[in-house]
Order: sequence, then C-alpha cells, then structure tokens
Amino acid sequence: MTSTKRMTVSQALIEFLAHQWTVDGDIRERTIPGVFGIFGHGNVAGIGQALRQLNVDQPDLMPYHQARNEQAMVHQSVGYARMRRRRATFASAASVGPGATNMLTGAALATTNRLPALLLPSDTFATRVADPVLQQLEQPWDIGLTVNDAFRPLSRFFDRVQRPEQLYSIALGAMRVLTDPAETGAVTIALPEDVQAETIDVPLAFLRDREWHLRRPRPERAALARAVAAIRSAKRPFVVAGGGVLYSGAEDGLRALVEATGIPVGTTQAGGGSLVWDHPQYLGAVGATGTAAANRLAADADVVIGIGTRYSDFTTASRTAFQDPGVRFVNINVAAFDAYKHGTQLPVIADAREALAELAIELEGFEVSAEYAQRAADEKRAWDAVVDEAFLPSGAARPGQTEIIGAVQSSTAPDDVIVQAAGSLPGDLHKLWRVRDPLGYHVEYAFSCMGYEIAGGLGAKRGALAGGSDRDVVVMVGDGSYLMLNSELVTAVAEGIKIIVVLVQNHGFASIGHLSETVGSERFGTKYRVYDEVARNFQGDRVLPVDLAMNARSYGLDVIEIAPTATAIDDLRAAMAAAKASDRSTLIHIESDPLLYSPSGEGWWDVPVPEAATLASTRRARSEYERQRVAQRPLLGEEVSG
Ligand SMILES: Cc1ncc(C[n+]2csc(CCOP(=O)(O)OP(=O)(O)O)c2C)c(N)n1
Ligand SMILES: [Mg+2]
Repeated sequence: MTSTKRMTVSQALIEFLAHQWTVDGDIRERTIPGVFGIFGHGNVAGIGQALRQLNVDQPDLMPYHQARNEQAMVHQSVGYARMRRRRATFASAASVGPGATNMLTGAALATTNRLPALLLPSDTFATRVADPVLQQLEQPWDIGLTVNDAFRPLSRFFDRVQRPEQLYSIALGAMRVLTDPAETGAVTIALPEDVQAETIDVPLAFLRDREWHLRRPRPERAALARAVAAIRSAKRPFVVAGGGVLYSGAEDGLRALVEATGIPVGTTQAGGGSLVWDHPQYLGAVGATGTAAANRLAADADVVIGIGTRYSDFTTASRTAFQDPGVRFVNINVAAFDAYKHGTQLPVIADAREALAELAIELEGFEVSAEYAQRAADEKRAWDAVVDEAFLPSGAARPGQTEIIGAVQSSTAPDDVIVQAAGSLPGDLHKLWRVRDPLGYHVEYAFSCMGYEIAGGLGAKRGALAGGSDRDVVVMVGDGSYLMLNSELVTAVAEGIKIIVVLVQNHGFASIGHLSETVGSERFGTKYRVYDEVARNFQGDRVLPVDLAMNARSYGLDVIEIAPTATAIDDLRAAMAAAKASDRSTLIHIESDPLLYSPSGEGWWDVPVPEAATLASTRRARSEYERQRVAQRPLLGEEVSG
C-alpha cells in the first residue's frame, strides 16, 4: 500500500519546505524557517490557504511573516542568509503581476551576491480559461509568456508548476540549487493560480524530513600543487579575502594560514570580517574603496591569492589595483566561473575552508621576507592613524560622515552588526569601519541596492536571533535610500524585532553628487531641492521641508533627533547608548555635510566620461579620466609569459 495524502499543490509545497534541513558539519538547521507573503489574487487562495491551514493544524511548523513590499521580502531573506552563512533563507510568496515583479530587484540582488532566496511568484492560469486575468501581461507573440519569465535571467533556478505532478521534481531541483554553494542565488518557482489550488495524491515520503549536506569540495591535488608552487615562489604575496571565506566558515583557516606565512590580507566588501581589523596582517579594504595600505601592497603583489571573491570592479579598482607586470592569480573558489577569472592558470576550485587547511600543510616552512612583513606593518600603522584622525569630532553642526561612522563605531559592541548597501556609506565604511567579528560587517555591495538597508538589516537581525544571539544590528542609511524603501520599519514594529537605524540626512546623494562632479556632470539631479522654475532644474539652495524623523516616528518607532549643533557627535554617542539600552527599535536622525569627504585610499573606479562636451567641466574630467585609465590592464593576470 503506497501511503499518500490528498493535498493541494500549495499545501504540499509548504509542508515540503517545512521539512527541509541544511546540514553543515555539526550544524543542522531549517533551510526554509519561514515564509514571507503579501497576498493578492494568485496566492490568497493557494499559498495563503496552505499557510493558514498549517497555522491552525501545526502552528509551529511553518511561521508566516508579513512584509510591506515584495522587494523587501527578498532583501530580508538575503540578509538572513548572510547571517546564516548561506545555510538558510526564507521563501517569499507574491501575488500575480506587480506583486511578483516587485521581487525582480530582490532576485537580481540575491543572485549577484551568491546568496540564496526562494521566490514563489504567482502566475496567471495554466489552463488560460479565465484569460486575460487582472494584471496579466498578454504578449501577442507568445501567449504563454508571463511577467514571471522576467525572473529567468535573474535566477539560478527557474521553473513553473504547470501541472501538479511537476511539483516533486521542481521542489527538489529548487532545494538542490538553493543549498549548492557554487550555484546558489535566486531560486524561482512560478505558481499558476489555478494549479496552486488543485489537488494531488502526495507520497508521504515527499513530506518527510530531508537533509541537504552543504558541499565542501576539496581541491584537486594537481591544481593545489600548482598553486603552492606559485605561492612558494612569490616575493610579495597578497591575499584578497571575499565573501566566500565567511560563507565557508573559513576565517579561522585564513588566520592560521596568514599567521604561519606572514602574507598580508585585504578584504572585499563581502569579505569584511574574514580577518578582524586589529590583526597585524590585516591591511583593510582593497580596491576602489580600499585603504592606502592594502592598495599599495596590492599594487606590488606578484602573487595574488583570491579566496571566495568575484573580483568585482571595486575589488580590482577597475583592473588598476594590481600593477606588477607578471602578477599571477591563485583563485580559490567553489565556483569555477569565479576561480577562472582574470585568465588565471592557477584556479583552485574548492571550498575555501578545505582549500585553506590543505594549503597550510603544503606551505609549511614558507614565510614572506622580514622586509616585506615590515612594509605591511608600516602601511597598516600609517592607515590606522589616518582612520583615528578621520574619527575625531570636528565640532561642526553638520558633521562629516567619517566622524559619524567613528561615533557609531565607538558606541557598538564588538559583535554588533553594521548593515549598509548604497550611497557614500559603503565606501566610507569599507575604508574605515573596524570589523571585530566575522559577521559584524554586512554591506551588500554586489548589487549595491538602495533600499536594501532596513529590510536587509531586519533579515540580519532575524538571522542573529535564529542563532541564539541578541547582538544589535545597526543599519546606517542615507536619506536617498531611506526614501526609496523604508517600509519594513513597520514590520520591525509589528513583530517587535529590535534594530537600530542611523539615518544620515544630507539632502540628496553625497555619493553620486561627488561622482557627478568628478565626471563633469556638475552634480546634476543629485541634490534634493525645490524645483527652480527659471533654471528648470533642482540645482538651487532651497532644501526640501521633508522631515524623515517624523516619518519614522509615524510608524511607531522610537526616534532620536540629533540637533545640528557643535555637540552633534557627542549627542549621537548618547543616542546610540540609549538605543542600545532599549529593547525597542530606534531610529537616530542626524544631519551631515555631504561635502566633507573621507580620506583617500588611492583606489580608482572606471566610470566613463563623455568624449565630447560643451561643458568645460566635462572636458576637464575627460582628460583626467584618460590620464587615470592608462593604469588599466584589460587582461589582468599572466600578461608576461615564461
Ligand atoms: C535602486 C538604486 N537606484 C539607484 C542607485 C544609484 N545610486 C547609488 S548611491 C545613490 C544615492 C544614495 O543616496 P543616499 O542614500 O542619500 O546616500 P548618500 O549618497 O547621500 O550617502 C544612487 C542614486 C542604486 N545604487 N540603487
Ligand atoms: Mg543622502
């Protein structure tokens, strides 16, 4: 007798998800600990009913969470996934049409960051009997195409449950990709609204607990030997540590290896935390938003050991960071795609933790020269002094962002988590923030998505709580990002989840404003100002009467406003202390001068400047651009053969 249970497709999928477990060594946790959902037609009857039924029958099995915006559901999932080191993420259920397409940005962000997120957009009728339904696209050249096909290029796995019988292969395929370190990203299961409500006799085996063991491939012996030979021959080796170090739990292995060999380390944005800031060999951030210390060592490195890095243009300073003509890259990455970057002949396709453990054995006895170690130590000391100075309060009523970061830093505990994503803060934090815990630095900078901060921070806090830690999550957010997506503050209030938000009000885009000036676009459109009817632009002096503190207060949050006076930085410290002492969410509102910049870390970023212009500022910017671009190396590694 085969045992089956008659259920709807939605009931079967939700119950299946509730029984998936990720196993990583001694750690075993629910792969999908909950479902976010915003209901409309398409999912109110299918997934919505399934969640309600479980909520009544087995209340603890699959928690449901509300959100205010579908994009923010995915951001929360991604924030959670990073805190859980990719072992777990949420499912996000959306209604047909706009509810679904609101998740596209989240999907792209998850895939770009190599972080798992499970998306369940509803789809129009598989039978098409009711076509065209409300919110249906109707492409005349392909009637079967729906808005959900837009998820295909953004997802690492995409399928549509056209018939109930397809559920099994689709659900298992989705879980495999979600829990595969090399393939993970956005995983999308489109669910036509009629199929969601149809029944099927589900084998009980499908609903039993299932374990997904995280793959930790060891390096191929010959590839490792080639990498070891290259490192042993190096005079100026340099490690670029990326997010993969943290997702693999390889930070202890990294520390052991660099302590044994003396190799200095720079980190990418996602790799922040892979070595704590006061480790003597930690030179800080590398690349366009890097420190002068890391960038100077990177420039002269003869062997770069990349670990779990995608080598984004920020990491390579748009291919200007590594200037040694014969520089070689040892790329340790679980994804072959990343391991082969920069034409390297030394890819090591492996889990970071496994590869580092084996490298440590194979490199026994290898050490960098005393002179090289001294150079790294000197550069580190010099940069640390630069940061100390940048953190000093200026007494300005509208302080610079560096002082604000300094005050937030000194008010946080070592294991607090700083969350950011877009604007001038990611660059400043990358250079300045002194990371004291592997998971203490959470800057989404693969997609650098305005609006990630609050939702991602809430997800990160959920992730911390899931690990039994009540560490504070401190979200720093610019006024631009805040205006773009702040509505998950309501979710924080609704669930009583505590986050601290520091809102830096500088009336527009400090980041793009500065960039605009550098590329000769004269800050056009980057300031929030009252429209000037005569000049027909927003370039004037009249700032908007917008009150974001009042906006946050209206959500039911505790809000502390820092008055623009000479004691602003002291007041910020006091506000941080109050926010930390409280068990409620607090938003701290502080005004900042967007024209006070952080110290230069000597990195460059390629942003093309117009070749022709009537504006003198653009022509000047173009000649500077051409001067800078000389250092760019189209093929980074292995340009000198033999
Ligand atoms: C969704 C999205 N749109 C546009 C951009 C481009 N962009 C990057 S930073 C920025 C301005 C951010 O303003 P704000 O949050 O106030 O930070 P500030 O630059 O003032 O520090 C813009 C428009 C982006 N990263 N994300
Ligand atoms: Mg701003």
